[in-house]
Amino acid sequence: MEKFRAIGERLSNWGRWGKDDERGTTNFITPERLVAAARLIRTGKVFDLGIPFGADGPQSGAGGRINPILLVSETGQDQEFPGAFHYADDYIFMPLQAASQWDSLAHVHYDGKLYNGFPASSIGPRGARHCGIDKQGKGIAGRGVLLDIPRHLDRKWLEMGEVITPEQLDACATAAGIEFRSGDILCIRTGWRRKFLEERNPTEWMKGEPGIGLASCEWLAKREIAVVCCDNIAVEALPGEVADEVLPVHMVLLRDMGMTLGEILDFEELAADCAADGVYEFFFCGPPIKFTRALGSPINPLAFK
Ligand code: UVW
Repeated sequence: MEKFRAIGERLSNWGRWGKDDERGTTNFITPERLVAAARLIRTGKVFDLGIPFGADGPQSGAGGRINPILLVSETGQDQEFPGAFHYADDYIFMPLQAASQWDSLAHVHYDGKLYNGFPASSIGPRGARHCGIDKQGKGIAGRGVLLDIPRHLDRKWLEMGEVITPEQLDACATAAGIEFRSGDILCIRTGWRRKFLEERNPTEWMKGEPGIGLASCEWLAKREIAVVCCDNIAVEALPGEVADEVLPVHMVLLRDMGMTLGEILDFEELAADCAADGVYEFFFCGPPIKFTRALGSPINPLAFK
């Protein structure tokens, strides 16, 4: 198998949108493509693709990631304002990577460099001076397309470590009648969210996952996909195909190609609707929260049909 560094070098987008670019492949979403994508809203059906941000989420504590903790700082019970007024306030404590999230282009680096050659040392305790998620502040919106791999294969979900091949992506797209366009936001359903919903076992769920492999990086590049999102933890299959590298697909997509990744999304309702009406394209709108210099952002993207 070709080494991830060689693939990354071949597919590199460094300099493609200028030496100061910090947005990467979301640059494929031009104003014209956004207008065309907005025309995909025909029925007014809305699907929320974020999972609930609550204590019963999928995190097991591994890697320092816990489920969100909500603390109410004001219940309004013992407030004494003149008149009728009372208010309630709250805090949330959570890793930005706890639930549905964008990985910023600063989330991953190797050989001392981030996307577009920015130094990895530009990430410090106060965050990322380059490629933070706030750089995607205009939102990640455009034509969304769903590839429902397990439904296409007539299975509930793919298995841990199972690598989705480019041939499977093509076959699923053909069956769904999808023709890709530059700037598409690709949603790949692996069924891993459904597994969590049925089994509710965070420790098992976090041990690994099905997902794409290195061969699909080229497939994504050729189609000028803007963003790839999945219903698993890390987009790529775990354990991965390369024994001595951790998350090589992350390294190629985020660091070399500048592709923002969406993780732990929920495509269950959307996928059922797509299977029912045969329409696998929609308007996708998923703005990050503009946490300054953050490495990721919680999200609740919406799909509109
Ligand atoms: C890492 O890359 C460590 O995690 P994630 O799957 O959240 O991108």
